[in-house]
Amino acid sequence: MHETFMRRAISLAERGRGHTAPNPLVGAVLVRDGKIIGEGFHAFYGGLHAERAALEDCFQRGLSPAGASLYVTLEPCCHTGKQPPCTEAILAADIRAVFVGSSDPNPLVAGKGIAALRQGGIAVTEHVSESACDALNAPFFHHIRTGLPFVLLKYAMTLDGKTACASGASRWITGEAAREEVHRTRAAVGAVMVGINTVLQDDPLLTCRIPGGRNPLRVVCDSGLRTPLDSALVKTAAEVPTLLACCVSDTARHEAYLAAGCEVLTFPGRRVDLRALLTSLGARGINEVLVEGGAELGWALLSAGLVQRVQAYIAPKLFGGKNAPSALGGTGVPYPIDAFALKNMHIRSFGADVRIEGDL
Ligand code: AOF
Ligand code: ZN
Repeated sequence: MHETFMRRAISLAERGRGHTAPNPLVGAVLVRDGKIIGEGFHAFYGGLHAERAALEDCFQRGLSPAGASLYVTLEPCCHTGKQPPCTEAILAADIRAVFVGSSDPNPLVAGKGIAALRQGGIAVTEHVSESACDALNAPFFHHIRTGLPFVLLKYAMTLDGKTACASGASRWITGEAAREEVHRTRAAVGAVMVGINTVLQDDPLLTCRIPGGRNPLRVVCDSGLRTPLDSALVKTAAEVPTLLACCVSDTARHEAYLAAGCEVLTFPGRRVDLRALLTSLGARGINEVLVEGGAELGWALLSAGLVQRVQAYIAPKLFGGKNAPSALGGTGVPYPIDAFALKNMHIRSFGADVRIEGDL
């Protein structure tokens, strides 16, 4: 029964996906006599918290939350941020029992929310469907603990492990359903990132082209500032936020990009320090970055320990060709024992394609 109500709270939380960063996805359900009397979720950054949204819904239905149980996917907050403390609203509403999924690692909350509820005489049960609740907010947890965004490395390849033909042509490897899923992922993340070679080879647009989707910030890792002024990215930079990360301090060379609407971020040295770039993205509240190519950027991030999840879309095709590229470049590991091992593997089909996902 507890799992059923928490599952409902999780699906409510999902509705905020793409709109809450850097804050978490949170859902809440009020239950009395086995019936749901109020539901809510955190809909957008800075907006009403899930708990207060559920109480609001209960009042709207003309019902009283007194004596009810609250199921909430994340520990209720007890601090004043953009919103007042949820613990106060819960206590004021005379809720009898609170069932909590994830603990909140936010140092302003971290256990203090639970303690405040217990102090107020509420029976609190923690860790209800915890792993499912935790899975909602992997980027939030990673970002609040490290200051860095959660990095999702995605690529599409053939069943023989090729990401392009020997000619370099790569459009398209996967089918429509898989590509649509990538657009859904773009709508959920704060930024998408590519390396300069991907821009030069594919001239990608990197926007979200599904109804109701929003565009993430587009980031090019472009140490030498070689992104063409007539690339799709630069030509659309006035409408879609675009950031060029480079090591070119000659600001005269920045001007044409700035005039086109790009932002240019300069790093010291010869190659962009990826940890420094991610740190600056994290500092602006971006808690998840989707890396969409290419092989060198992917390897550089992976070997620096900066990747948290990998998504491989695999098409039922074979390209062959000893010079046809694969998903990761760089030096690679010397021996099988040195491999980067993935865990929590998930497999899903999209049309004729398969997606294999795993965490590092
Ligand atoms: C949310 N939505 O439903 C819950 C959150 O600045 P504030 O007031 O919005 O507080 C943000 C923090 O509140 C967030 O980092 C998390 O620790 C806690 N809970 N946040 O945005 C919610 N329940
Ligand atoms: Zn709150």
